[in-house]
Amino acid sequence: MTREFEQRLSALENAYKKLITMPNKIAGLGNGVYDRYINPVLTAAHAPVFWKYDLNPKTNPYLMERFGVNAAFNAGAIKWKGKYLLMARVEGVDRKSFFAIAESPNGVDNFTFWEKPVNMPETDEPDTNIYDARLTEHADGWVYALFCTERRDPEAPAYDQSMAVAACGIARTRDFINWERLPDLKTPSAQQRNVVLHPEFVNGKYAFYTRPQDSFINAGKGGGIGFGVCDNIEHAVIDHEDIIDNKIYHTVYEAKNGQGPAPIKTEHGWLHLAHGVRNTAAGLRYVLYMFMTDLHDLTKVTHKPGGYFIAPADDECMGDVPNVVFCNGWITDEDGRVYIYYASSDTRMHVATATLPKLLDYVMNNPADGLRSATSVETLNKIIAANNNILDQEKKG
Ligand code: M1P
Repeated sequence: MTREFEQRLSALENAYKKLITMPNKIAGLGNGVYDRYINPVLTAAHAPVFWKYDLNPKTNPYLMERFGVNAAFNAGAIKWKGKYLLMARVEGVDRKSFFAIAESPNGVDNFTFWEKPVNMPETDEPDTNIYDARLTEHADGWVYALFCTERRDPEAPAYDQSMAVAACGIARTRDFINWERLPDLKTPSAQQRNVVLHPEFVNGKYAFYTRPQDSFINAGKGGGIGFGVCDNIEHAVIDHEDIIDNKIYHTVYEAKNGQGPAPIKTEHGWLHLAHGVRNTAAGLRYVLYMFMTDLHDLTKVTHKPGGYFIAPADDECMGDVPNVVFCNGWITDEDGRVYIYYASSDTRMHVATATLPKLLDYVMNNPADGLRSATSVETLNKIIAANNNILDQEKKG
């Protein structure tokens, strides 16, 4: 081993250690609903040195990267054995993504990748790319990962190397190391992305949130968050999808939307986090929004505050796909603290923390989208008038 090799290795290891032990702190005042944090919780730089480098001086005398990691984003999340786990979409420089699990003792920093990436088994039809796992601890005792599996469209002409088919892959585990791959979900729709398994049986059936779409990028006449059930998850077939949350003109979800992580059960209803997409002159803009469904009728939206819950801010706006926030993982602690793991611009992971009471207050009491400028002014005037009353009373003493 040369001195240069030794020095470079030591510098790489120190930089990695410094990164994964860096404490994280709440950033600024926030909006009263949730707190953002100063540092991202997971980035490409969190990939261990022994993933990226061949450490043998004989075969890698310059200690150059042999396996480049481009991004770590769109992570599923779960609390397991007291640790906060993120099942991240790790993307290599070759654009293929795979899953890898990082764990943290406190949910906001010190996320460290497990030694090896997830070895996800394939079906008879190999996946070209897999991404965006949603983790569900199901009442049947398994932990499921539902994710997008993408393959080249068999109908694509030779000149078009971008046409793809997106479908929902299903795998289950009891230890996050050994995974059993089940057949892909079948639905009436041509393509599916953002499919999420509901944690409870519904009338004895497995229930899914879906996102039917006509083509790979455009939701087309599909779109909206769908809901469907199936008898047997080992051969999951949904015959019918009901759209429970549709695309709506001139909203933050006018182009398409998709369920985020599995919803959280509360005494008032199921809390949902989703992403909404609209088109702009600068391309698609992805934001997160929330809604609540009825405890007993999962297809009935009972509350939905207007607009976005989280939108890309500051550095989050920049990355491989700018102007995107995306969330497919959140964790609720026993004390009601909620960790919302969101990715920015298809590049890195962040955390925002809230509490269940705050999220419930936000979803149940923030005004709905009136869908017109005049209704926004009406809503604002009501707030101003109510505040004027309070200020007047204060003045009167
Ligand atoms: O690039 C933004 C996101 O685009 C897709 O989401 P959707 O299916 O809603 O358009 C996904 O590829 C997602 O991974 C990505 O973050």
